Amino acid sequence: MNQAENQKATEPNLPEENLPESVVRRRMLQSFGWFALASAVPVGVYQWIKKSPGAQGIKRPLRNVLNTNETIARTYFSDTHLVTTFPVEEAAKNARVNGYDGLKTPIPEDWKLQIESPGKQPFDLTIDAIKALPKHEIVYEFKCIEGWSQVQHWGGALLSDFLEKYKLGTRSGNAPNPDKTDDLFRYVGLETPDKGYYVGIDMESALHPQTILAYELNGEPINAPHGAPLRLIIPVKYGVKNLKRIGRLFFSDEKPRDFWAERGYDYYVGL
Ligand SMILES: Nc1nc2c(c(=O)[nH]1)N[C@H]1C(S)=C(S)[C@@H](COP(=O)(O)O)O[C@H]1N2
Ligand SMILES: [Mo]
Repeated sequence: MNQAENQKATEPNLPEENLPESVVRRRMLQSFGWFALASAVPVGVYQWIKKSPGAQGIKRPLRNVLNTNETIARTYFSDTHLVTTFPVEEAAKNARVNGYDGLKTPIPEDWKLQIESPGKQPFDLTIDAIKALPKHEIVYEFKCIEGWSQVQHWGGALLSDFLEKYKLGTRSGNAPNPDKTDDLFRYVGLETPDKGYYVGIDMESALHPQTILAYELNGEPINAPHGAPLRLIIPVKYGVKNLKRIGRLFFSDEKPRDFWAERGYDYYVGL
């Protein structure tokens, strides 16, 4: 018996509304099935990701280099596939909260972002170091794969600025360079401090010009249920990849383990 069957067999036979959220979600997924998921995702993404060159103050990293090199692998460093953004007034005043995995223990008092990149000494950074990077805000439609979405307003540092500043994500130990995509590790892994929730992100999406290490929601510091002190906001992915309360961030060529992929979701859920 595989692990999923085993879990199912030992689940209490409660009415649906009394089941823990995680069990409901898994059952929903199991009944929903791979076929529905595989066909639903591309349609949603097609409607959702629109070319939007005028989007709000989003930096276009290395755009000049990109314009002179259209043959780069995949769409690394691309600035063309931006998600649609909205005026700030359209953002929900009360952003919905969903998912508490990895948040059930207190935020460590001595919280720091732990960073590991092969070939470099592991190091950590305070929230002030992240706030010292240029601040970017985005108002966009956050989408949960369970079927709800909401226009939300997030602020923080671009993940690409962070990688540039700390020369991360590359084998050479240099800042990521669009002419040297072979130098990039394939994945970024993120985990909560207690390791109760964890995701893997393809480097292409990590470097996307709307991907943010977020510390603000609606112009205020993020509160605990939304992922204080620092969370990932990755608009090209469904909610599941937007890890709240980042503890550790690392790079690898192997797919980092991923909480919902282990429970049957597509690993990439997005772009
Ligand atoms: N640490 C952690 N991050 C998480 C989750 C979680 O359970 N734990 N759930 C994910 C899911 S499924 C969604 S939809 C979003 C919800 O973010 P929100 O609570 O800010 O709306 O967080 C994502 N990040
Ligand atoms: Mo979600």
